Amino acid sequence: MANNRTYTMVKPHAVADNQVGGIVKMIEEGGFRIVAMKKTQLTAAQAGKFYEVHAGRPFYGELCEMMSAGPIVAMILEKDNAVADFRTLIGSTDPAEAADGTIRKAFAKSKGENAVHGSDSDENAEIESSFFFSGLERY
Ligand code: RTP
Ligand code: MG
Repeated sequence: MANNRTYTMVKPHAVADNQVGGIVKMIEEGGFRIVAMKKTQLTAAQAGKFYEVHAGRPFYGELCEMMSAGPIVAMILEKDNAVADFRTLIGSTDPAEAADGTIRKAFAKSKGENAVHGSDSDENAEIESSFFFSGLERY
């Protein structure tokens, strides 16, 4: 994947609160094209694998539980400078620090339940996209 794609998912609390439409609207209005999209649910073990980099951190157990508590909506997004621009659009991890106009400012409930995930590098964007989508699901 070139540096024009990133991976995101709407976290379970935001899906449960019917915020998918509002979040997708901000993503599209932010200039991102949806390459792939699906609703699915992670087991706690799959969430643990996805967030393996955080194993050992104090919030890891809570994170795996939260990410497997209900369905998520997974997406691959395309835009120039996708990873960095999407991190800007979602805002800080902690909504108390998220800037106005960001997705987390609008939809996050707490530092844990912060509405969306966004890849932090081109390499991780491809790894995370492949965790959820085959090559045939990317348009
Ligand atoms: P993400 O990976 O979900 O896009 O979030 P991020 O880069 O902004 O934050 P990261 O440090 O990678 O943390 C991953 C997710 O773990 C939860 N978290 N909870 N309670 C806490 O102190 C805490 N810190 C992190 C959040 O759901 C965060 O998005
Ligand atoms: Mg992260």
